[in-house]
Amino acid sequence: MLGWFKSKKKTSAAVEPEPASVSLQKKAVAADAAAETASEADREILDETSKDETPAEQNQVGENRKGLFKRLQERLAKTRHSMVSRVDDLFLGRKQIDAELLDELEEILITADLGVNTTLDLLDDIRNKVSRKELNDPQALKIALKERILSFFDGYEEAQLQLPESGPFVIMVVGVNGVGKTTTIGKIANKFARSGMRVLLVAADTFRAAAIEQLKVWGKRVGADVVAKEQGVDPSAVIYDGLDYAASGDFDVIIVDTAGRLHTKVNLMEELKKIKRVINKKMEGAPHEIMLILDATTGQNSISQTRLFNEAVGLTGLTLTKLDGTAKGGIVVNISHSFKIPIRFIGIGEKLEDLRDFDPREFIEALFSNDSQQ
Ligand SMILES: Nc1nc2c(ncn2[C@@H]2O[C@H](COP(=O)(O)OP(=O)(O)OP(=O)(O)O)[C@@H](O)[C@H]2O)c(=O)[nH]1
Ligand SMILES: [Mg+2]
Repeated sequence: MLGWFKSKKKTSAAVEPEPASVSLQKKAVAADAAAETASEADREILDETSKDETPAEQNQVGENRKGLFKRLQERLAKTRHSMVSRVDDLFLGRKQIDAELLDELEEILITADLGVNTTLDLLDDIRNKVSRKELNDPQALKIALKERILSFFDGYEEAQLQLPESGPFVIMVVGVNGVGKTTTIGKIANKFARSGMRVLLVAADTFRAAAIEQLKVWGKRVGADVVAKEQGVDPSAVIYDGLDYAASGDFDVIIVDTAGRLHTKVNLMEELKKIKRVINKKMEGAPHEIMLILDATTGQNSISQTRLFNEAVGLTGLTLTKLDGTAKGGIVVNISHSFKIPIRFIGIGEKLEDLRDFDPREFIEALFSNDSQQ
């Protein structure tokens, strides 16, 4: 473990001179495919060799990517079956697109949690194409549907996480209770740590003692430092301690966990605004990312949560969790259509490796693929 950590520090030093335009997320992705299947002991070797891959190693990465896609496809099975398989059934044996078919399609999309507005927008485009005779058969319609959904993610590339010119990258994580904030923080910390960054976790959710313990366990698991105080203390006091501690080390990433609920008299949004102010006072330019975690199984509720948190603290990124356990994965499309806030990650399970960088094209491909496709 120590050797692995030391090698991470070496990689980390090599990373520093890169320009600020290099995205943090891309670095984490680069380490992903190779490290996904590797044991901890193997990772040191993987890290050292990833820069000079031989063709055989590149093939291996390609194979791993295929494996990653297959897993994503499997984990999205519930949404795929509720949405795309129903669309396929609807199209079965139909040679022509008529009003009845479009109405049925509308119903399928709305019930898969794409939402009324997003579905209508999607079908407006399709209906126009049908009336202009640009779309004649159901298979072409399916392709047009996919392309139109992808257009909702336009500009996604430019919205990736950017490294600050100097100092650590600070992520403040917010969300209602139980959505998967702490778990996601552990998974994100793991990604960054694996790509050679030194990570600090700050336990500013002081609502439950167990929440503090949970973050400490994640820190230990992924090799990140954790700053915590006892239950019930003012979250700002933890932030002060955390950022003081950060100043004593060369951390690349600081992730702040916050509460999803508070003792009744305190307003959650006011508390989060305060936390944001305190972080900013202690560290100019921070937090660089305010990430809302959403539980995809709650479907439409995610829309109102995004609106409320965005109004209160100004969100810069989203992560949707539990996509493995829901048929309501259409919410991803709905959220992207309704807000221009980039989705950073998606959670597709409880394990460490079950957090995926959100790639719209890969997501839509996995959703629209057949079970036999790899
Ligand atoms: N299936 C599945 N479960 C998940 C995922 N992400 C988180 N969970 C589970 O969701 C539950 C709640 O996760 P936490 O990380 O404790 O949620 P939280 O938002 O920190 O909760 P509070 O601290 O109470 O506000 C845990 O049992 C996690 O294992 C996911 O992507 N898929
Ligand atoms: Mg938590």
